[in-house]
Amino acid sequence: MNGAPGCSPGERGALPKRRWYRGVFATSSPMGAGSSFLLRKGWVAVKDVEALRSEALAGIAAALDEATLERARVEWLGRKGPLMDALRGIKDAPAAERRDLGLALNRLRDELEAAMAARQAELRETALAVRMQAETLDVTLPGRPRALGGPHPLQLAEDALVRALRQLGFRLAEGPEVESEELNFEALNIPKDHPAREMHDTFFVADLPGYVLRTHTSPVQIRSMRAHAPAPVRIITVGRVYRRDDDVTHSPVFHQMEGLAIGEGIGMQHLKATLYEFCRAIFGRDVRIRLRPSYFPFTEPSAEVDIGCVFCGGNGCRICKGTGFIEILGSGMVHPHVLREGGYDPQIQTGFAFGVGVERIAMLRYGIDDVRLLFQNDLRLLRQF
Ligand code: 2NL
Repeated sequence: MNGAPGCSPGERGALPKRRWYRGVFATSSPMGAGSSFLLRKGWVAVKDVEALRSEALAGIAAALDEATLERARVEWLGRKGPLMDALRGIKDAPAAERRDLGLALNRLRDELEAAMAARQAELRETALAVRMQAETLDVTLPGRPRALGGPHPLQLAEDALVRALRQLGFRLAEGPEVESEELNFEALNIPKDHPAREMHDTFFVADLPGYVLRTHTSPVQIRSMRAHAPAPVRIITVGRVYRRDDDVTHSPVFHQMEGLAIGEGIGMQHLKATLYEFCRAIFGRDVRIRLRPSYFPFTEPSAEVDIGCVFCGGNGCRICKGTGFIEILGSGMVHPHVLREGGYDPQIQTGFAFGVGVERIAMLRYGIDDVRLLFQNDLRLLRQF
């Protein structure tokens, strides 16, 4: 490095304060890559403006992001930068050179400012392009598969039961799960001292004396009878019922479906035909049925309905315990007391009723051998439906 450009040897000593700027020439510089130059605070010669220009332009071109460009602006165009220094130094330049130097420096400032603006626009454009590329939403990508649930086996069984009876002209009736003892018991001919009302069978509702969790769906049918009597009814009701049982074969909450038909001239023949068609719909058109005498407080006479074992064809197997028959439902002619409670006159109207355990149907239909499996929500079971 031999002296400073912009400072002719003869005038150097005339300036009291000296400050030198050090820079590094870029590859494109005519001075050669890597060679440093010095600018003296004070003034630069017109011939040195080109060196300053190529340096500054190289600095601007080298900025790869807006932050670096901003630093280049401060470096080259800032108040403490060489250009401002040179502009301030015009007054110290020899009179003959002042005009040309002023023109050259002002032109350089305009050019550098334009180059800055152009580079900034360029950088913004590139940054935007990069972002657009990165943030592209590919609408052709396949969506993420949604884990779809399906109906629970109990729901499937319930649907099959309801469908079968709808086809026979029954309508669905609904009612509350918290029910009065009057509708749950008395109206169904289950008096106060009946074993079914003992503490171990019934859930009572705290702070609501006289109310229980319904132990069967029958109270819904009493409600329907009272709503329609003396008109004939043909209804089914299905839903949760509660009993204080909890062991291998009993769950404290289970599901029941009941049917009820009341009208003039309804007899045991209608009960048998209805239940036969019902069993054919559920277990197949070749199913055989058998009625056995039984007892329920709300029916008289009462009958339990068995089907010929659909697993062994009646020869006897593990599922029918060698009997060739499987118990499916309980039924009977509606007890006169219950008819009266529902608003009918037993001398004029008669009816039949039946009840089915939904869990039992689900277990038979799907070959499930433990009732608790239906309440454990184990996906290994549920995924099979
Ligand atoms: C069973 C037996 C049965 C009924 C339910 C009923 C309802 C009214 C009047 C008369 Cl409102 N009876 N329901 C009748 C006989 C049997 O259920 O084993 N259920 C799982």
